[in-house]
Formats: sequence, structure tokens, C-alpha cells
Amino acid sequence: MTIQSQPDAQALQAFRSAAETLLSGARSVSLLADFLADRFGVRQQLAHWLEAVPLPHATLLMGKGVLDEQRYGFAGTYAGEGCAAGTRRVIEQADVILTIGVRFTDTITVGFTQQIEAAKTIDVQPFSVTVAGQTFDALPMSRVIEELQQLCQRYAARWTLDHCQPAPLVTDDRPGLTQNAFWQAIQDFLRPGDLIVAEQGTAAFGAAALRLPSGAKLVVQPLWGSIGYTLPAAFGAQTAEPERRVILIIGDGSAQLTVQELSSMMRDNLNPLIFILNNDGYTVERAINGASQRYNDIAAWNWTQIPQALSTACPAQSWRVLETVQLTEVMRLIADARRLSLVEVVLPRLDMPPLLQQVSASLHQRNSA
Ligand SMILES: Cc1ncc(C[n+]2csc(CCOP(=O)(O)OP(=O)(O)O)c2C)c(N)n1
Ligand SMILES: [Mg+2]
Repeated sequence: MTIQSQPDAQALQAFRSAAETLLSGARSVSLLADFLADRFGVRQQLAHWLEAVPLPHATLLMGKGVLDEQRYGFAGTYAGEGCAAGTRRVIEQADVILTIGVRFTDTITVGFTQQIEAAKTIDVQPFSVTVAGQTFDALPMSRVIEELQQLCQRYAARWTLDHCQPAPLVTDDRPGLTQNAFWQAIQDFLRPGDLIVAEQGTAAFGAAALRLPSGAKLVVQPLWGSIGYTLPAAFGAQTAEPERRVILIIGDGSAQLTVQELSSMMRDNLNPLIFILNNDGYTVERAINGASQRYNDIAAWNWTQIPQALSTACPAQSWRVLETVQLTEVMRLIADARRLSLVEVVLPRLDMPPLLQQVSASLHQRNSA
């Protein structure tokens, strides 16, 4: 999809010269992209740009997958204070920062801790661009990107490429199946082109640390965070793209809100791979407030029996795993499954992926201030 509209010639000229002033004087330039770049159809354009001009680049969690995470220069998922020091450095400390379709939102910036100085930023939005604080309207995103790519090609020889590898996943030596072990197994399980849908909860925060294979896409919704969204979203995604491998990762609390859509998926003979993170309730809420309060508890379900209750001719297969070796063995079995596969992953109640630990610490600090 490309959004077409006529650019204002004068605004275009004024923007070009403002951008040129900034870029021609820079010694380093970084690029940060987010979900609006995907929604406004400039994904391919960004890929060509980064091929022509190597720049250190990152996305926010909501835009994860809009850039090829296997490309040289990919620095990880940017989250302000919540991301690796190297990711922060290459994005924030460049002389000029190009932000493309970015919306800084509360949780995924660990409470707006991003340090993106307006004076050195070129901020490209769907229908306008702001260069060092000066806004130029009526300029569509794809047209602005065309100009920026040309300017970058002209001046890139002057820039140094401050490179950093994305931080590896955190490992731990605790026994049993932990969040860290689960995400490492998911990382190893992913393939190019996968469509991963991760629910608001430990799922989305854990997905932030993945390094996606080329062509993989991640669907998350931390901006509005309406839990239960991802189960029917996975149904919609696979209806739209039946040949793509759809992997849904959803918390037990969220799944209880919209679980009946499993029945529609089975009716349509869809084959999503569904991981239900059973950590005995609302862990992401426990992280914020009332770790042991009853309002964060949910009723315990026999997850592996749910598909049978929701389909008279149940085509699904289900497993419950409590150990990492069981999880990896089940992953091997379902990697190319042609029917709905549901894996209940039993995890510790208060176990959280690293980004959620940071968000939680930051919220506690503010709530007690
Ligand atoms: C519709 C809706 N109801 C309630 C909430 C508040 N809320 C946000 S996350 C969450 C708990 C999610 O729990 P779960 O899906 O089990 O995830 P995890 O335990 O992995 O964090 C709740 C209740 C919300 N965001 N949206
Ligand atoms: Mg849960």
C-alpha cells in the first residue's frame, strides 16, 4: 500500500535545504524506524535506502520487523533506558538522528526515557517532516524518504559507521522452564518470513529482545494494550496469509478473554502455532502492582482440552510442557504442522523478561516518588 498525495513544491524545497544543512555537517547519522513506516507503506523503500547507505539502525518494539534485523548495521530494539547501552549509543549519540514513522509511547520507552534531541533530529511523519524543530507540512512520507536517501548518498562518505550488534538474549542457569529459556527456544525456532503475534503481557516484552529472521513480521499492540486482541488477530492474519507460518504467543489471562476464536480457526482448518504462557495469572500486572493480590489471579484451566471443547471434529493437537527439553521437542514436532497446534508453556508466576523488569522498576520508582 502506498499513500499518494501531491507534495507542496515550496515546502519540499525548503525541507530539502534544511535537511541538507544538517546532513552535510554531520559526522555520524543513525536511523530509528517505527510502526507508522510499515502502515504508510515505506518498508521496501527503507530496505533499499539501507542497502544503498549503511547506517546504524533500530526500531521501537511496535515497529519491530519493519527493518531487516539480519542486515549489517541493525543495532537492536530501541527502548530508551530499557535497551542495551550499545543500541542507545549508536542511535542517540549520532550527530543526526533520522526518525521514520516513530511514536514514542509510555511502556516501550520505559516511561519516555528516550533521549532524541530535537535539534539534531529529522522526524518523518506520514504527512509532514520536522527538521531540527522546524516543520514542513503536506509532504508525504515516501517522497521525503526519497529526498533523504539522495542526500544520504551524497554525504555518507563523510560519516563514520558506529556499529553495534544487537544484544544477545539473556540466559540463566536456573533449573526448569523460565522466561529466558522460553525466549531462547523461540529465537531458535523462528524462520525467515514467520508472522509472530505477541500479546500484551510478558509475551510482547519478551519478543522485544528477539532478533527476527529476514522477512519476519511481528504484530504487537503496546500502545493501547487491549488484552485478548492477539488471538483473533492471529486468526485474521492467517486468513489473510494462509501460506505463512503464524506463531501466536499469548498469556493465560489474555487468552481467557477471546479463546473462543480457536473454534473459528479450527472450523477454517487454519494451522497457527499457539504458545499459551501459563504463569498462573496476570504477571505483567503483578509486576506493576499487587504481586500477590487476588485481582491478579485467574481461574486455572485445562488448556490442552480447550480445543476439544470448541470443536466437534477437533483437528487440533495440544501439549503441556514444563521443561525446556519438552518445549524444544514439541517445537520440532510442530514446526511444519498442517493443523492448529496449541502448546501450554508452564512458567514461574513472577518470572519476567528483562524489558518488563526495567519497566516495572521504573514504574515503582515513579509511583513511590
Ligand atoms: C481489555 C483489557 N483488560 C484489562 C487490561 C489490563 N491488563 C493489562 S495486561 C493484563 C494481564 C495479562 O496477563 P497475561 O495475559 O496472563 O500475561 P502475562 O501473565 O504473561 O503477563 C491485564 C489484566 C487490559 N490491558 N486490557
Ligand atoms: Mg499470565
